[in-house]
Amino acid sequence: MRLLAVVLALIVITVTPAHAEPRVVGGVVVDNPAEVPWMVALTTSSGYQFCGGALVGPDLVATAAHCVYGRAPSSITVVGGKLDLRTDGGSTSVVKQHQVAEGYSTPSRGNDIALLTLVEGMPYETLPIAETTAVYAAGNVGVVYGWGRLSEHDTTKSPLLHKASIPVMADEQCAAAYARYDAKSMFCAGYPEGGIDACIDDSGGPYVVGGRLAGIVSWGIGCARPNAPGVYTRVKTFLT
Ligand code: 4AZ
Repeated sequence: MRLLAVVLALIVITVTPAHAEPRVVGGVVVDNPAEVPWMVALTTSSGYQFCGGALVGPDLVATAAHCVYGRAPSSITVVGGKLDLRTDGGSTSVVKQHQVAEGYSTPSRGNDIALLTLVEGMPYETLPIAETTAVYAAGNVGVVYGWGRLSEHDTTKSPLLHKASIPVMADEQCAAAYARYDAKSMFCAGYPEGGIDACIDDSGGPYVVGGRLAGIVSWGIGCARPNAPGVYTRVKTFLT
């Protein structure tokens, strides 16, 4: 398909109005499944969630390269169709094959995107890929989704999907925060004062702008620290 043909890596985000209770770091619980039909969790065969991803085709998941690099495809189970990972229902599939972006080595060197082909397709709406670089304009607000940590040092995991709205940061600001920033394969999203961010185990999850996959959670220094925005894979560079 068109996606497979062009491709080589992935990410995600989304936008939303604020709610009451903080989670991701500084986000809220997602309570409407219809908002995120394409959201998936990457788990071990025993059900431990370690990354997020997004369905970009019925049997195709976009995630971070670092989520799958060095792992046997058959050891990764993709879980779709649920917000609360403790519940039954939804769909699961083992990964048949993964394609890691060319040139990937570590997240801070860029190209942190991979496409997973599932053994069994999932009957959910897919997330369209960002079509223009306009989504990366500084100040655009995206929404990031994940089952990751609720704070940098909190190792207890929430089984509930969280989201946070976070603005795209200007390239110069990101480059000032991170010497390794590469504007071709990355972008930053965050607030100068910190407080709201993706964190560990949110990796691979989508950053969505205007209903399209614009970024994939990749790296950063800690979580929600001042002047240390989250770094996301610039999906448009890899998938079009
Ligand atoms: C991680 O280690 C990680 N604050 C993910 C996202 C961020 C930092 C670290 C961004 O998976």
